[in-house]
Amino acid sequence: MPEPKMNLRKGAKVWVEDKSLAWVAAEITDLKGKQVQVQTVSAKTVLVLPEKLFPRDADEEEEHGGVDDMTKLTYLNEPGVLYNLERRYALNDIYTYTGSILIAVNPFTKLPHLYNVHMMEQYKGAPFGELSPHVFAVADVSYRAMMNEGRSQSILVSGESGAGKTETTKLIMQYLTFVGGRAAGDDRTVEQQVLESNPLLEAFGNARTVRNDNSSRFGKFVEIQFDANGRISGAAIRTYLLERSRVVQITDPERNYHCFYQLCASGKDAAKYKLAHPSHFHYLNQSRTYELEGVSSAEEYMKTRRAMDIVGISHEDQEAIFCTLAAILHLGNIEFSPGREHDSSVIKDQKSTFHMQMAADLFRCDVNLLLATLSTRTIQTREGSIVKALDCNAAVASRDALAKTVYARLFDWLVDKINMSVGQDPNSHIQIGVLDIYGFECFKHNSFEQFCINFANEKLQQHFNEHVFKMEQDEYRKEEINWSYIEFIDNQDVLDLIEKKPIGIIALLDEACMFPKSTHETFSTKLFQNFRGHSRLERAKFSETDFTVSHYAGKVTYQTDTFLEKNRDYVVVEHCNLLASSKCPFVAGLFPSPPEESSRSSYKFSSVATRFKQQLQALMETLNSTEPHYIRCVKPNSLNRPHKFENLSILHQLRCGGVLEAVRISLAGYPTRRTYSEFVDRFGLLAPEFMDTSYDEKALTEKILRKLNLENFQLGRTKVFLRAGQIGVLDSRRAEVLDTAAKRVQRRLRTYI
Ligand code: AD9
Ligand code: MG
Repeated sequence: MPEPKMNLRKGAKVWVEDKSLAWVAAEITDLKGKQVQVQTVSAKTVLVLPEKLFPRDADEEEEHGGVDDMTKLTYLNEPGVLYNLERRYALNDIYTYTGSILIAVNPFTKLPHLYNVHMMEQYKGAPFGELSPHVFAVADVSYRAMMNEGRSQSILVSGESGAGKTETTKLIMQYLTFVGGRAAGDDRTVEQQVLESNPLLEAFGNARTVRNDNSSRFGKFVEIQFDANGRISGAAIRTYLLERSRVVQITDPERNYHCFYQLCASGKDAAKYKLAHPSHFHYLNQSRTYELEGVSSAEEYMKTRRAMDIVGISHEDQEAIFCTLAAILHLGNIEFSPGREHDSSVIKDQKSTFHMQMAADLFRCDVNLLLATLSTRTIQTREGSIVKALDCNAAVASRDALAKTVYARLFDWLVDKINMSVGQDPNSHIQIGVLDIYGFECFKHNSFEQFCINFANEKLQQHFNEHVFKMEQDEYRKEEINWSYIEFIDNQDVLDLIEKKPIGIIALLDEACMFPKSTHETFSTKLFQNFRGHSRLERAKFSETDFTVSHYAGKVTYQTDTFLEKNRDYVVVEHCNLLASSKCPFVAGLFPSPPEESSRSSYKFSSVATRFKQQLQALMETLNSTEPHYIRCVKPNSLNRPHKFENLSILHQLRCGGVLEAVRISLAGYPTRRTYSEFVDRFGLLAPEFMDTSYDEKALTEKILRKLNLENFQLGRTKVFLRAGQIGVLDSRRAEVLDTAAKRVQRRLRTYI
């Protein structure tokens, strides 16, 4: 953020940087050459350079509740934004606006009074900004705009894991079904189905992670369609990049997808599929965490079943779905030991044989074919095909690949089914899309998944910047002021680096995936060759193959070792053939057309990154045709506890979520705007000589500003627009005037005494 000019004087209230708290309140006590001496609220004396200080409004401190919109802050700076959030959070005011963006700080405690029907009634049709900031207000403003302008809307919810995106998304959907729903009664109304799609997708797509007990492992865009009367008439769900590896690999204290634990706790159904406690299954017992605090898997199972009923999944299909899940668990328990022939493998023991038989029965396919599929691979040669045995490791890898493929297809089937069942309204021209997508990620180790996620965030950031910039311009235009010189920082260069053809990171990765001899080393070498000297890409310090991208939210170093393998969406032909031969129409239906035999030898592959890029492109096209609304969710602490506000991490999130960028864009223009009467009320005392002669507040405002030799401000139709730092000059002049006046009064008083 650019440094606003500060007027340095003794007694001025400031913010000073602090290692552990980011910013602390302080007051200037002395000016010492080039440095300034300040005293912090904790009575610490610090010497700092003036550039390290930010102005602070002492008046604001008196209003303990903070302001409900950051743009109302006298000093729109980083510490001011942070402090305002903190004060509000302490009072359970978890929502705050920054202009039209809603910031939601996760309370980590139930606040039922915030979300009941009475609240929804209140927000219905209330002018935006009139009531306290709320997610319902954003939903309502979207709904009104859609109805009044006949234009589709979108609500983009972002934030890091555990910040509250999914909960926020559900609240939005709850509100929209409230205003756009039909009379209650029937259980299977479209809106009920839309709502019930949430627990269903959560059962199959959410899991416990170290960050969140109910972490969504996929991105989701739900478009709710409305008819001309504003009633919900259909919905469409698009999902993005389900995390497949979780099906076969987890580490303590994470869990696999909820549905597996639900099924194991289902009593009769579990017994039917010869399931037992999760600790008996390899795909679940790699972690010792089986239960979630405050959650009963058996009850959740009933809820999932109920959601399936409401969404319209037949009992037959429900049976088949759980049967498939059980088959996956049995599959995971098949172990191998070395066979007699070199590099071959056989089923390890009786236990494994039992699980293999169970898996085959549940998949309703031939057990010998299953065995052959897992332990051998057919290779095409010019002379014909030969069968090659797989060693134990390869057989285990084949088993896991099969489990992942089946699960991923099952998940896609569910999404398709929901879409079919809820139905699309071909006559609907207006919709509200709600996006619940993973926020920017930067871990100690970042792999292909983080690369894709951060790519998505770059895309959304570009969209966000354009929007915020446009909103600013709209405001200036409305007020008829000149805005031509506001600069706008773009992240197009990072996007080009990632997605441009023929040379971008994705294109080079795809190229590497197409050549059988490529390795992650050759891929990285190519990358560094092509982007030598690129300002956004560099080789990581202690590695030959890791690369660092300077994203809008910070630098992220990616480890490339699994990039090629993860980018190859390659379904083994034998796996397809096996499941396509299933006597269960559901399972066979998941594998409709086995790939052609010949495709294997030509190393044709389908690229995960390219498909994701295309999905994002389609998403952006949809978003571009809508009016966007932004909600930034913030996770206040890493312990998921209420009433704990960790400054440094919150600032980082505000930066990643573009909130500070929005503030920056606003700072580049005219961050302070006041109506003429507000301005004259506060600063009229700076020019008492003009006060008697004119009642024209606009003219008075100009005279006051000219008297103080301020330039480049703009006089709009109803408001004055000030450049960054100008309010500071005005305020310190005001403080001086008040100070002199106070001294004069004191002197007078003394003479009287
Ligand atoms: V992830 O990227 O999918 O891992 P989300 O979706 O951002 O993440 P989620 O919505 O699942 O986070 O919220 C995490 C937890 O915070 C929830 O399970 C609730 O316990 C808690 N939460 C979030 N929002 C609210 C709220 N408005 N009121 C009360 C909340 N609790
Ligand atoms: Mg989520």
